[in-house]
Amino acid sequence: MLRLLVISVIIFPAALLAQVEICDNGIDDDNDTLVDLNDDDCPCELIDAVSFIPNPSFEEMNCCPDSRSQLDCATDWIQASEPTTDFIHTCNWLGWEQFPPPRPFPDGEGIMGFRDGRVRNNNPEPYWKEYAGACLLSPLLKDSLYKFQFDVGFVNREVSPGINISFFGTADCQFLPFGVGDETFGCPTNSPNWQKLAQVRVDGGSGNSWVNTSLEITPDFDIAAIAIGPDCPPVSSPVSLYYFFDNLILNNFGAFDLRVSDENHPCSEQYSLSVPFNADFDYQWYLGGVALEGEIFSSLRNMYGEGNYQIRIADDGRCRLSTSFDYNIPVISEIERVVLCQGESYSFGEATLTESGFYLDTFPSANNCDSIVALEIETIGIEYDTVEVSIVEGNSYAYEGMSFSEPGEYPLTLDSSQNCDSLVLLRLANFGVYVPNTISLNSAGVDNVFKPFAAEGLLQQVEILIYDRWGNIIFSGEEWNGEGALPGVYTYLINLDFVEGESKVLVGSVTLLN
Ligand SMILES: [Ca+2]
Ligand SMILES: [Ca+2]
Ligand SMILES: [Ca+2]
Ligand SMILES: [Ca+2]
Repeated sequence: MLRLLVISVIIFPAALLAQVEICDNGIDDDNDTLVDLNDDDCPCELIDAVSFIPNPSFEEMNCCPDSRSQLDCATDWIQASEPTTDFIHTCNWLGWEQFPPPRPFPDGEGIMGFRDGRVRNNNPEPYWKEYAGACLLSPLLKDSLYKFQFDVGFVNREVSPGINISFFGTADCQFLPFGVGDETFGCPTNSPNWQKLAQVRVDGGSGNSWVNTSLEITPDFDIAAIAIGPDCPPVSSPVSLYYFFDNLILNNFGAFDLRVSDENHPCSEQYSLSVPFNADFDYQWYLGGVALEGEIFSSLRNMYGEGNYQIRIADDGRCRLSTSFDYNIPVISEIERVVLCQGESYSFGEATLTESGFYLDTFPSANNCDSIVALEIETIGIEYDTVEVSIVEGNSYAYEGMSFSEPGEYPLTLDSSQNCDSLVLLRLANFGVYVPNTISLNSAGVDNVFKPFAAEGLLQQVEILIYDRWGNIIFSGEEWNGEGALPGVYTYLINLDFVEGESKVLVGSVTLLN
C-alpha cells in the first residue's frame, strides 16, 4: 500500500491532488499558508464564556474604597437595596473589623460584602438585607438554560452560618435599585417588578473560607438586570450576619464547558489551563490557532510559552471553540540602589561590580518570574582625599595620631561618617632644604660653612641667627663659618623666604668642630 501511494504521488501532478485542511494536526495540509484554525476550512463556533454580569469579580473600580457602603466604587455595579453593600479591595479598605474576609480572595483583589439582617444597639433589624445589582451585558432569554457560578465567603460560624444565596431578575434595568428610601423593604420580590429566579444553600463550615458554588436558571421572561444576596424571610439571629461574594460568572449553561481557567502562578512550572471535564467530549488544545500535538484532554499537560491558547470541543458533529486565553508571563521590574565603599564589590547576576554606574540584568524571582532589575551603584571614596605637607628634613609631621618624617606618599584609611572607610593620601615632602648639624673650621669631609642648602632658585632670602649658650646672638647673616667662635654647640634660628612666597622658621642646633 505504501509503495503504491508513493508511486501515485510521483505520477500525478501535485495540483491534481485535492488536499483538504485537517484541523487538528499542526500542518498546512492544503498549502494555502494557513494552518488549522487559522484556515477558513476549519469553521468552529466561538463560545464566549465571559460573564453576562459586568465587572463580575469586582476588579474594576472608579475609586478605591476607604470605608463601608462604597459598592459604587466598583465599576458598573449598582447598589440595589437601601441597606448598602460593601466593596472590599486590597487597595485600601479590607472590610469591617468584626467581619474579616478570608484571604486570599478567589479571584483578584476585590470582593463584595453584604449583611443578612442586622442587630443594632441590641435591636434586631430582621429585614436589613443588602443586595448588589447589575444591568446585564446580554439579557437572559426566556426558556434558555443558564448557569450562575460564584464564590461565597464566610467569616465564622457565628456571623456566617449557612445561607440561601438567592438570585433575582427583572425585565428592565430601570427597576434597579428597588425599595428606594425604605431600609426595611427586604428582598427584591417585595416589588412586583422582580422575580426570584433561583437559590442555592451554601455552608461555609467553621468559616474563614470561600465556597465555589453554582445554580441553574431557566427564566420564563427575558431578564435584563439581576440582584443577588440573601433570601427573603426575616432573620432571627441575635447577631448581625455577614458574607462575601466574588467571581460571579453568569452565562449560557453550555458556555461553561469552554470556560478556560488557570491554575498556579503564571511563572510556575506547574501553571496549567483547563476546562471542566466531560467524558463525552473530544478535546483539542491550540496555540495561535495551531493544534498542540497530544493535547487532547480537558487540562493542558504542558505549556508552550506565551500566546493565545484555545480549546476545541467536538461532540455530536458540532464544533465549539473557546475564546483565546492570553497567557503572559509577568515580568517584574524593580530599581535597586546600592552604595559601595571603596574596595567593596556587589554581586549582580554573574557580574561582580565595583564601579559607580547603572546596570541592568534579568533574574528569576519569586514564582520563577523574570525580574528585570535596574541597579544603580554609587561608590563612595573612589578618589583619595589628598593632604600635601612639606617638612624640613629631620622634622616630623603628625596626622590623625600618626607621625611621619620621611618624604613619600602614605595612603591612609580613616573612619568616616558614611560607614565607609575614608581614604586619605598623605603626600609628605620636605622643603628641599638641608641644614647641616655639624660644621668644622678646618676638617675636610665636614661642611665648613653653616647655611641652608637648597636647589638653585628655591630660596629668595635667608637670615641666620646664631646664639651662644647664654642666649646672645653671636652671628647674623646668610652663612656662618664659625670664625672667632669656640668649638661647641650653638643654637640657630633661620628665617627662610621661598621664591614662591612662603616663609619658614627653622630652629635647631649645630655643633662647631675645630
Ligand atoms: Ca492542518
Ligand atoms: Ca491551510
Ligand atoms: Ca484552506
Ligand atoms: Ca475579585
